[in-house]
Amino acid sequence: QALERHIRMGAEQGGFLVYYQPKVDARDGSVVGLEALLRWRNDKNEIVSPAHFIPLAEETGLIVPLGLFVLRQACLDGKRWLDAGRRLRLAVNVSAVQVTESDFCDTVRRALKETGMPAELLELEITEGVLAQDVERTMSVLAELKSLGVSIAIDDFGTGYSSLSYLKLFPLDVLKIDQSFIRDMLVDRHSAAIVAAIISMAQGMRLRLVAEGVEREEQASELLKLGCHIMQGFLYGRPEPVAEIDRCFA
Ligand code: G
Ligand code: G
Ligand code: MN
Ligand code: NA
Repeated sequence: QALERHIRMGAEQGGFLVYYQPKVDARDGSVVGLEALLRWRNDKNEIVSPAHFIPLAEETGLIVPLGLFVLRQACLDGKRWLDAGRRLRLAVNVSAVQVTESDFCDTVRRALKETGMPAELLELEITEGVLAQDVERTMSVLAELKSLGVSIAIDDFGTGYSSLSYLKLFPLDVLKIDQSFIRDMLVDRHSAAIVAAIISMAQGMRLRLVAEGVEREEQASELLKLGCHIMQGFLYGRPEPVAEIDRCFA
């Protein structure tokens, strides 16, 4: 309850902020996109990872206003960068609870309209938890989102259950290879084989690919050889406050 009260207060007092982590095309080193990652600055001025408060925010429904905050902020920043001549794809994490809300598509449509962010530059990252809900309903929500022009990425791909049947069922655009496979791919044959299989499957299905958690040059060069060229990870940049990103772009 204390944490819930703190989160509510944080939401009222502007204690939440959005960090951004770059996605880089390793073929030429260019930044092609950014993932928006929520942070909470608590009353001790510490930056708290969402891993510590998202589950509670989902239970209490606070994830809905928090998710809207992140979505709007990412659209505002994406439009600002676009106006400055940087055409970047902005990725926003979306919780299953948000997708279940009856007006989620309207919320996304409104955020795009009110900020002027082009739909084709917005990517929504969902986890298998979203796809595991009511299939009919999720399918119609995803179809409506796609008709707006936004793309759908599946986050942490390869870690949940039934991923392959989800790929067949749902209209997805992007697979984000889970960081656990990238972390182990140089030392463990099984992880390397899984990464290679995910890449060739995505190519066959004409899905875009992002490798998550790339920390070493050797991982990047192996991924490039296998045909995955968009990378996200500490090798290319950590999640940073927006002022820091602006400084890099200046
Ligand atoms: O940024 P970090 O690695 O600390 O994030 C921890 C977890 O929180 C990740 O699984 C990430 O996907 C999730 N997360 C970060 N920002 C958001 C957000 O805005 N909404 C939701 N639903 N999850 C987020
Ligand atoms: O679940 P999701 O993929 O949205 O979570 C992204 C999280 O992964 C971010 O909170 C970020 O801090 C973390 N992350 C991003 N790049 C790396 C990396 O190279 N190594 C590790 N260990 N974590 C990373
Ligand atoms: Mn993500
Ligand atoms: Na992930």
